[in-house]
Amino acid sequence: MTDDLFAAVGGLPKQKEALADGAFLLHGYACNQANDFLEAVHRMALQSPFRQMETPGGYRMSVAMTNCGAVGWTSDRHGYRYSAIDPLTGHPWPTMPADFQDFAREIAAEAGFPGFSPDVCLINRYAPGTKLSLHQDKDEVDLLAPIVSVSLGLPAIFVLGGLKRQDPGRRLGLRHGDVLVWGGPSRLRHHAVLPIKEGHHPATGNCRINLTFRQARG
Ligand code: MD6
Ligand code: FE
Repeated sequence: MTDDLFAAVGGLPKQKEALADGAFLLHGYACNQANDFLEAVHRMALQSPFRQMETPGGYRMSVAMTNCGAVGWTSDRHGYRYSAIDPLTGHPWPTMPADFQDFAREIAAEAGFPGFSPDVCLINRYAPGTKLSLHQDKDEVDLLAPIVSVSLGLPAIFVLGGLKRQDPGRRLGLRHGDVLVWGGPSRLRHHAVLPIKEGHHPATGNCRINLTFRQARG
């Protein structure tokens, strides 16, 4: 049984699933790195804590967020933006660890996007009952660069929609260690995360952590 065929944790096979033009689900590809990633997240959250951001519409997001990298994604009454300074601390975001960078770069290449160089990793923490409403990721300068998204801990149902908001969505189960990559013609697909079910995962306890790597500044 080689490492390539079977991820160490749980013996789940690594498997690359093509979802659409430019969109792939890489089952189990982050299982081996998961504990290191979670440890780094814990450490970085001491510097830039998780917080529930406010939307331009005046709602508080149920998902708690933080970032690492040269810039971080933030939201408040005035809109969504990338900022080099964490507005909560007044200091730069934690540096993106080299193993985060390397992993995202390798995964993107595996999905047909060589030369990916993320400058931000948005870190989302979902408690049971929390969700992410249907949205597009379009705050980045270069909308050709892909997004690499790593799921850790409790499972989620992810809705992969179309380019138009009203297009029908496809439901995908995302489990610990799964990696979603999308770019090219899929880059502006709408998507959502349905409310997380109550549960316990040995790696995270009662939450789901999602890392999304982006090239925000071109
Ligand atoms: C999540 N992900 O999985 C939220 N966006 O928790 C996203 O919003 C997302 O997974 C763009 C590309 C991939 C993603
Ligand atoms: Fe998104």
